[in-house]
Amino acid sequence: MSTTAPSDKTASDVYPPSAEMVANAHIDAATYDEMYAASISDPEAFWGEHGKRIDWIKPYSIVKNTSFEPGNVSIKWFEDGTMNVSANCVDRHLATRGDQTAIIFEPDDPNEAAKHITYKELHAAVCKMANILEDLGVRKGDRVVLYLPMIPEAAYAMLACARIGAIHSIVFAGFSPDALGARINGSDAKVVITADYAPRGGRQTPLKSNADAALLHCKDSVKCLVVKRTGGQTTWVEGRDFDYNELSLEADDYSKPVEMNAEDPLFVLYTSGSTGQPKGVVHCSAGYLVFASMTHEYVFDYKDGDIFWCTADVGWVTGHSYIVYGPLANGATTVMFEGVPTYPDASRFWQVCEKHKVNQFYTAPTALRALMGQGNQFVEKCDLSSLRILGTVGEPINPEAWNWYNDVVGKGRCPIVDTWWQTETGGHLLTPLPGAHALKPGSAMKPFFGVQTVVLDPHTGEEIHDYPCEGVLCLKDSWPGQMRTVWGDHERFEKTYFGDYKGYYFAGDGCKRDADGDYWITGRVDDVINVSGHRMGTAEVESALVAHAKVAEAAVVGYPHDIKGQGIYCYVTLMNGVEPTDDLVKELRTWVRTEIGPIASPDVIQWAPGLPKTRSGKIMRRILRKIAENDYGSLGDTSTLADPSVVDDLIANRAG
Ligand code: 6R9
Repeated sequence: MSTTAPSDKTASDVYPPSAEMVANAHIDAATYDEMYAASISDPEAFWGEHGKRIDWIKPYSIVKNTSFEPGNVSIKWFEDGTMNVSANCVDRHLATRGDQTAIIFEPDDPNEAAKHITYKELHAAVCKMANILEDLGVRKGDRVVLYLPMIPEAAYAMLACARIGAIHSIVFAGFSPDALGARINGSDAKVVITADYAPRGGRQTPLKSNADAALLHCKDSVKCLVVKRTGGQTTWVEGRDFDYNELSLEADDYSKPVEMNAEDPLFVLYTSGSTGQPKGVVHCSAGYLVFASMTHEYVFDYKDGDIFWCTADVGWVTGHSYIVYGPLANGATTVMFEGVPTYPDASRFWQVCEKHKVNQFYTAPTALRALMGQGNQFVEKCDLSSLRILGTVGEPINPEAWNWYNDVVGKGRCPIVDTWWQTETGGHLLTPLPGAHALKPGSAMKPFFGVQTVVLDPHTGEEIHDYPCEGVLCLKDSWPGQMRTVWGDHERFEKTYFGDYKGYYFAGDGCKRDADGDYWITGRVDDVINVSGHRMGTAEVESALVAHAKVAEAAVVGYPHDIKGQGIYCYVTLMNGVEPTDDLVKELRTWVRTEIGPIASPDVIQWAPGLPKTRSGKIMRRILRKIAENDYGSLGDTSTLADPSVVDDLIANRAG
């Protein structure tokens, strides 16, 4: 059985790249070693060279000016250069690939025609949007909030903001009016761009009426630009609301890109931490774009003519970096999918791959587990021969999901890049490169170029130099894609990320580094539980549970236990059609004991028809911990859940 602690797996399950991959990929093992060494020994020279992958208006002479020193954290890359992100993602491709498709839009409803938008068409649409925004009074440095479905206009709006130097802040279309209002006010935005409705999974979210509700709590001067996606009915406030479709008929299709400093902010993206209100993560122009485009090219082994599909939403950082900025900076064809993996049925992802001949496919483990539970027939009926590289992001991938992805989706031919990174990091920090590294299921493998990962002892804060070892994952020095500050609160930035371990960026994740120097993320350190003095990653227990044939998904939390300190509380979703019985509880207990060891034996198993997840698919363990602790008076904010009713069900059926 393959689900043991990561460190025990390394010897057995290793998947070297095929000879063909090694021969054809951008980066082979020797090149990785050489480039990585160069990037660490002389970052100025390395990034000085790779900064040239984008077009500059005024070239930089200073490459790196960064400090992680307590009280003086400051991050600047290419600081005296000027450029424009929109020109880099659109204009510079016009001469060479103006008629190539930039964006393939695949609508929620498979019967609605897909759209192919060329770079020329993208240029015109972005310019029009830029002119509309300027007419609405938006100027360089102003904030614009986007609350949009996964439609091409979302990309137009991002690139239009970048073009005129406005700072966009995307709010995921699944967020509530309250969350939207807080973000409009938090960034003091001048304009909100939304749509009438967002079709998703056959249902329609009334975005405009959500925006109306949010705007009740915002300044009167905030304007609302509305894209007509469905043409459904909306209420209209004269003087405040503007019809994008109408205005774009008249708008000029040329807009001159504004000259931006490398360090001018490109976007703010709110993300939650373990405490407090969401933080506005600030990313700046040049360093971010260099890093997003370089990781996109090397990690996915992206080549000219490839069709690239990242299934994330543009409301998350993954959509920013790997649907829009990275691929478009590289002149790629990027797929934007409006729907969900299971609509109209569990075959949709694979049908879209077949239809658009996707070469690189990038998704989240949670989607894979959900699809895996539906059975292989949904994959097998599609022709997936165009796929060359598979990727995952968002959480540790359990070996069963990895193996399913590898065997059933990739047919053993497609390397899986397990990419570890964060909203804060702008792009991939740990990942295998497809032609360079032998893969280990569940390992995010190696640092990307210029990324100095270290493992610290969480108690002493000292670097651990041993192999293998375990500790907290930190970054010793800056990389160009790093966030620069928290919007409006640089002190919070310093405290959150540099306060725990002086001189290091602390990511909040724990990790193991094996004897080969490969990294295994063990999950957020706040998810670590201590059972009878044994430290255990909840991910390990989850991985063991989902390795059982009857288990579709599992979430594990610690709860106070009189004797052990913490006990292990498991929420288990069974495969379709499996009966939850007392015998199955016993069977799963025995299973986990044999998979990991008696110390990992679950104390409580609760059947969970659904798990509380954010709309980006992350399990909200905070809520699960509270239920396990029998403390549902203080569940906290559940407004960001995809389906809040899941929580009531879990409370009603609490075990023990
Ligand atoms: C890109 C993104 C960041 C947190 C991060 C970590 C978890 C992301 C992972 C992973 C294990 C991977 N995470 N990728 N854990 N393996 N390949 O997801 O950003 O939403 O900010 O989340 O997600 O815990 O700290 P974000």
